[in-house]
Amino acid sequence: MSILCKISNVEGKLNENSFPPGFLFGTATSAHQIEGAWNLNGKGENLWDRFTHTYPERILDGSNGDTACDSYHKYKEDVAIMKEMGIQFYRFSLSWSRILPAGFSYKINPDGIRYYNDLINALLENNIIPMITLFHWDMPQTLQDLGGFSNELIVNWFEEYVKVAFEHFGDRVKLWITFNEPITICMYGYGRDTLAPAYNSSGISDYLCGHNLLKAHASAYHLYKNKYESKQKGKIGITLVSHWFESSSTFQTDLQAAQRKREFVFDWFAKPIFHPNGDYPEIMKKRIAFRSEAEGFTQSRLPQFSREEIEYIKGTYDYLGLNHYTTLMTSDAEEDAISDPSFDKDARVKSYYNPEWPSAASPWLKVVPWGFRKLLNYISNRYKDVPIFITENGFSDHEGLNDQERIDYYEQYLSALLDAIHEDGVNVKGYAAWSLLDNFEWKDGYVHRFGLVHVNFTDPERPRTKKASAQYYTEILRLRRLPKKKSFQIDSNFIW
Ligand code: PNW
Repeated sequence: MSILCKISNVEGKLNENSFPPGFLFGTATSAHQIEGAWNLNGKGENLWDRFTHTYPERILDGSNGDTACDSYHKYKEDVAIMKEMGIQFYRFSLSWSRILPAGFSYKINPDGIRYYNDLINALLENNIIPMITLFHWDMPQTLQDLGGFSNELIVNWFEEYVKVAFEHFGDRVKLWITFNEPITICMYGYGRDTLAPAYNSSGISDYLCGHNLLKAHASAYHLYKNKYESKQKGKIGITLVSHWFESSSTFQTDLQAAQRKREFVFDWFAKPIFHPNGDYPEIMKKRIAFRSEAEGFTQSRLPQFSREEIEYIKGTYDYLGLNHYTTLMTSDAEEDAISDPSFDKDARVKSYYNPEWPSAASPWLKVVPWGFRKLLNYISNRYKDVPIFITENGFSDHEGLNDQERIDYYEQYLSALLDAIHEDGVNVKGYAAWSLLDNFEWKDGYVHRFGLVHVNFTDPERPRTKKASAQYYTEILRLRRLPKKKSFQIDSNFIW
């Protein structure tokens, strides 16, 4: 019986084991979601500045990241809060257009370098390890105007940019992530219109984006290994995101559909990098070629890697960053009539949420802790004990300080993580809660809150207040296991 079958689908007992020695706890944010200072001190415009200013109606509350949490000015306070909480590492991202206002490296903004140097130094002075995401969705507008990830020159542009980052920060930064969530960038930004640049070209632009992004990742990895690793001695990986996809029945057709969905979502980016044979999953190549031909295309809409490219991309990791939030039920779908290209028709899988699962404020986020354990086992079995950093996991609610639902979420998901580590032997090195702060949640503006720490966005000072969950997380870090009793309260004067 495979390990996956042994994991029951009911809520389990709280795992009382400790987190292993050396296991790191952190929090995560990203530049555009927290920094603000969108046009200050030489920063160039990025894709999200342009998108939110042009189409405020596409953002739930019509807001933008112009000021966000103002972490550009308040980073010292953020670091002090993390210090108080006992946070061991901080995952944040660099704003490409703050460092290179024109996108290209011929013009480096000294204030951008200064800002990240100050942040990195403040972290190190407080014994917090910096983990840098090089790209968390905020493409310089100049490069987006040239097509962003749909232009294969992105490989060169990204390499120029990361070189500047390695040169200036690599003496002190030892953990690098090239890209945050390629599938979200490519599927929601290029295939659909949910995220900027909203190209809405499903089944074409998404695959093109993925293809160029994988090559850009590999070139950044090789640059680091060839030019910087021997001196700087850091590690470099990529962050992928995946739901767990659970089959709705044990019929072969449904089991195969669930597996197909996993391959279209997770393995699309994982297999080329983490599998010894590299390249896209066979099922993707087969399905997309089949439908492309039926639609009248002369070649598959999924671009092909050459032999050299497969070799160049495979193995380009020191670790896997994994973002995980939730689970979906899946079942087999009928072959859809041939009409326009579509990622969903290529995958041919229906998906839905079990209505009994508790929901976060974000409608896509249901609380299903056992799915986390199954996903970790899936990855560990397929990619031979690859070292995993959980780079995001968290829960959204509406504005408030007494966030008991978030505490429940963390308790259950961390218990599932302990099960995966202790009972299944999955090689997990660390865990970052998303997020340190309430922040600009992309198209959901400031409506859905993910922070352990509350930010008052109506106050120009953007004051921060720890929520009950921040106290809970602090206690986990102190004990290095899950606390038995939940008595995490905030001052009742502050309850919304
Ligand atoms: C992540 N989904 O994106 C991002 O890395 C963060 O910037 C973001 O704030 C956070 O999750 C919360 O949304 C996701 O549809 C986007 O499943 C979409 C999904 C999951 C994560």
